[in-house]
Amino acid sequence: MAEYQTILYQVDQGVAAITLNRPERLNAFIDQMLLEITQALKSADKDETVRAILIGGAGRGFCAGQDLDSLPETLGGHQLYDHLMDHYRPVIKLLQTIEKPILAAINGPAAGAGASLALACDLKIMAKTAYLLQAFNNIGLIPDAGSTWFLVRQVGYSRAFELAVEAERIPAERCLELGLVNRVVEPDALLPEARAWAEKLAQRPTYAVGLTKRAMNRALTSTLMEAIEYEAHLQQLAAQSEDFAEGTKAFKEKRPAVFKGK
Ligand code: LHQ
Repeated sequence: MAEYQTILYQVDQGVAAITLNRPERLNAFIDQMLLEITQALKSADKDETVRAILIGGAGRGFCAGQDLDSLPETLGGHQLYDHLMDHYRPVIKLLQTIEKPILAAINGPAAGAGASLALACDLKIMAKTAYLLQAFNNIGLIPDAGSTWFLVRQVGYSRAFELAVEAERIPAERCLELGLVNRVVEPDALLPEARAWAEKLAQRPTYAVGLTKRAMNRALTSTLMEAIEYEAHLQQLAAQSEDFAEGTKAFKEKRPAVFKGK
């Protein structure tokens, strides 16, 4: 297994847990961390024993976005553009394309590109005391690493614009109300509940879960008729899986299905 310096990576009970681990900086991103997250996501993708991915932060923060003390030397020319394209885009792309469920456990502040990271996950569970912060406009930048895309789709244009330009802390309960996260729990319950949820997801028919993710992401940019056709195409594949055979057999035998993710 690869050695990581800025993250922790552990596979257990079908769950790959990736923990951002620069707690003294609220897990702000440096280049190495982004490369290590990319590497860990690729490992989790390849590893057949992994059937769910859990992303969290060490210490009191989830992720404070780009480490503002380690920006590229100069920001002229295409420096910032290259930085976003080379280091951030691969992470967000993997989160969207890995055909396994990805759960964010938001333990504390998720700011700037740290909020983008959280929003890019398929599911989000959040501590009552945590918050999202579209911090970008506060320092004269625009939402990046996918935040514009996620926000307009998840809360609609006008609210997305408000969250971005007001750039205030969005408390957990408000995140829940807006549909930005799925569940809010007491801070002490976050880790156990996130882990239990991830382990439960890892028992699901992973192939069908992955195809569901593919279909829903495609649906974000397709017409209804295109979506129906794409569903039919993927359903043809799902119907050939071992899990479909097991699912229908278990139904007839009136017992819970035991899925293998194949
Ligand atoms: C930090 C950071 C941080 C360094 C906390 N950097 N040290 C931009 C440019 C280029 C390319 C790519 O993309 C981006 C996208 C972005 O992500 S831009 C947005 C960058 N992030 C921010 O603007 C958020 C900055 N952080 C904050 O506003 C606060 O830290 C929040 C509101 C997140 C938390 O506030 P507090 O709970 O009061 O904690 P704190 O501010 O005291 O932070 C704790 C320590 O972490 C502190 O260090 P210190 O040595 O004083 O204990 C901070 O300096 C450090 N830290 N975020 N992004």
